[in-house]
Amino acid sequence: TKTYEYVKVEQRGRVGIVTLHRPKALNALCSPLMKDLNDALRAFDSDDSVGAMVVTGSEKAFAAGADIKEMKDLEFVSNYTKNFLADWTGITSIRKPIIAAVNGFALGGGCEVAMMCDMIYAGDKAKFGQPEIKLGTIPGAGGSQRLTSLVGKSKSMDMILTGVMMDAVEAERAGLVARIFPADKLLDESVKAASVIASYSLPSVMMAKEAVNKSLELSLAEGLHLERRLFQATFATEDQKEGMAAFAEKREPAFKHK
Ligand code: CO8
Repeated sequence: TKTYEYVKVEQRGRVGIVTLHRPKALNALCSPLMKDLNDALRAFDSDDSVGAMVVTGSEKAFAAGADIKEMKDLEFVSNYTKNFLADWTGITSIRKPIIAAVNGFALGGGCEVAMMCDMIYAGDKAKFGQPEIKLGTIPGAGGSQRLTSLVGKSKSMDMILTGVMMDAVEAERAGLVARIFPADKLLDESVKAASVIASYSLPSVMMAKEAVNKSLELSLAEGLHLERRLFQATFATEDQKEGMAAFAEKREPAFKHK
C-alpha cells in the first residue's frame, strides 16, 4: 500500500480506512492533505478487493476546517483563476460507499468533507459546525447546499449565520448523522457497518449509492425512471441470481461482486 504524508491508510477485510493525520493542526485541511485524501480514496475505489470505505480523524478532531493560515492571504483573482476549492469535490466522484466516522470537531470544511461522504456516524462527543461567518467568509465546499438538504433551512441558517455548533445527539435528531456510538467504539462500529455493505454485491451497492445521490439532483419523475432502470439492470448480475436463489433455498448468499 502507498503511504501518504497527511493520511494513514489501512485495509480491514473488504473495507478501506483513511485516517486524516495532521495532529498538530487538528487535521486542518491544507491543500496537500486534501490531495492525499482524494488520492487514497481513489486508490481504494479502483481496488477490486475493497467494497466500502471509512474516513475518520482523531478523537479530538475529524477536521477543524480548511487551513485558515494557508488561506488567510489569498486574493479573489487567484481564487477565481485557479478555481480555489474546485478540487475538493473529488470525494463526491468516488463510486463505492464512504462512511464518515466523526469524533470531535467537524467544523467548516471538516463538516463539508463529512457531508461529501455517503453517511455520517458520530462519536458521542462529536461537534458539527459551519463557523466561517466568524472569519468573515461563508462555507465554500458545499456547506450551504448539503447541510440545508440534510437538516432543513431553519437549522442550516442557524448554524451558518450564527456559527453555533450541533452536538452528536442534535445532529442525529436533525438528520445530519445516521448513528451515534461511544467515541472509543466509533471506528470499530463504522468498519463493522462498512464490512456489511462490502459483503453485498458490489455492482448493486454502487447502483444503490448512485440512485440515492441522484435523488438530490433529479426531478421525482427522472429519479424514479433512473431507479427503475438500475433496478432492472441488477438482473444482469450473477449476484442477483445468487441472492434470490439463496433466499429460496434458505441459505446464505455467496456474492461474487459480478
Ligand atoms: N486552520 C489552521 N489551523 C488550525 C485550524 C484551522 N482551521 N484549526 C485549528 N488549528 C490549529 C491551531 O491554530 C492550533 O495551532 P498552534 O498550536 O500552532 O497554535 C492547533 O490547531 C490546535 O488548535 P487550538 O489550540 O485552537 O485547539 P482548541 O482545542 O483550543 O480549539 C477549535 C479547537 C475550537 C476547533 C479551534 O481550533 C478552532 O476554532 N478552529 C478553527 C475552526 C474554524 O473556524 N473552522 C472553519 C475554517 S474556514 C473553512 O473551513 C472554510 C471552508 C471553505 C471551504 C474550504 C476552503 C479551503
